[in-house]
Amino acid sequence: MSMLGLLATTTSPMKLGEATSGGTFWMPESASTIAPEVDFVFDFINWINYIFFALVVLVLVWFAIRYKLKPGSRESFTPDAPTHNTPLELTWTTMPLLLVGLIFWLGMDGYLRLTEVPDDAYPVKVTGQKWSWIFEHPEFGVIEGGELTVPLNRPVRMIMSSKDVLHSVFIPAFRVKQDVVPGRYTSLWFEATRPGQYRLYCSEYCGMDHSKMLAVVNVLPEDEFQDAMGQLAREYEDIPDSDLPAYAMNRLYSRCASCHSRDGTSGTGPSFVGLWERTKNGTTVFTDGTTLKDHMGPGGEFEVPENYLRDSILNPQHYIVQNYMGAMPTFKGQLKERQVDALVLMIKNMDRLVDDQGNVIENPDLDGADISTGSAN
Ligand code: HEC
Ligand SMILES: [Cu+2]
Repeated sequence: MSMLGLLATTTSPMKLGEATSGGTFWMPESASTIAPEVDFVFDFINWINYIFFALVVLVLVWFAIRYKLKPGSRESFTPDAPTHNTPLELTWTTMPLLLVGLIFWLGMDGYLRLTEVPDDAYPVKVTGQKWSWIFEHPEFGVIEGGELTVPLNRPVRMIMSSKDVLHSVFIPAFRVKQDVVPGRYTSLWFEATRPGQYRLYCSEYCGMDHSKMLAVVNVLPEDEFQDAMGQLAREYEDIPDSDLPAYAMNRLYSRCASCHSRDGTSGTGPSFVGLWERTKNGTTVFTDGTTLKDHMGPGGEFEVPENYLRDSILNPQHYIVQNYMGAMPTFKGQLKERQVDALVLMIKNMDRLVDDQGNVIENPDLDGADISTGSAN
């Protein structure tokens, strides 16, 4: 394959879901109020570099030619070159000083703008955990995973924390980046100036699947944003039980995807393929040597197998499956009751939702599917 062809294939996944129009050679497209300021400082420093590079090379070449050692000149050489030139020395001291001072002032000004959050900023609570992003909208009671919907032309403040290790939010199109730290809050704000979809990356190496810790920022005009929030706030309530498995696959699986495959391959966690079969039959073995069967049945801890799945999602450290580590974060408080049901039903109906390669079936046939969660409802 040609070098160009190779580049084309390796760079194309980056463009996925990202509106890449409007970028320059150095910068990705810009879509926030702070972006032009950041780009200006970058360009300013870059041009200083270009100009001084050219200047230094030109003078170097000129001197090399002008003062080349000529045959016979060594004998007549007298060390009478100037040793001191006050105006020249003042110039080469003050000029860089002024330039560096200007760069500092521009940088400090931008930095202060980035740290001073406007009072009316729209709050979003961000939680990073290996290896996904959760976004909460306290004003609407909405929780999003892997996707963040924000209003256009309105300052948005992210209040961020981590459940495990250091992560970092980076939204290149907005020119903002901030660490996300366990045990404390950090914050970041931006105001999007163009509707569209933009990539959000984790930019702090946080373990094996760090590179999969991505999200999409969806910028919507105010009225569409209000509609979308209303819809998200109701989405799981309006869905009939029979559609819950497909809903979970389309809207919730992304929060499990970094660890649980849907094609049978084992990752940080066991694949969801075949999981229900194992659970139903109680054959899963735990690190404490017991088998799921030992805890099941009337009088047991899990009266019905569905309860084991529930428990695994809300209380993952309770039983650790053999050959795995207790790496799963709890989803307690992050999923509504009905969403936990939906995930249980998704796991139960995995074979109807995905094909043998693990691809999602577009309109799954769920006629006669088992949509009981086994619990009280
Ligand atoms: C950071 C990785 C990670 C994420 C994200 C994650 N899990 Fe897990 N999960 C694990 C690991 C590791 C295990 C096996 C150890 C254990 O039992 O806790 C596991 C076990 C499970 C089990 C029990 C599996 C079995 O074989 O008995 C279920 C059910 C489960 N996860 C559901 C989920 C669901 C649903 C989500 C998404 C909402 C999710 N997990 C997200 C890592 C993860
Ligand atoms: Cu991370």
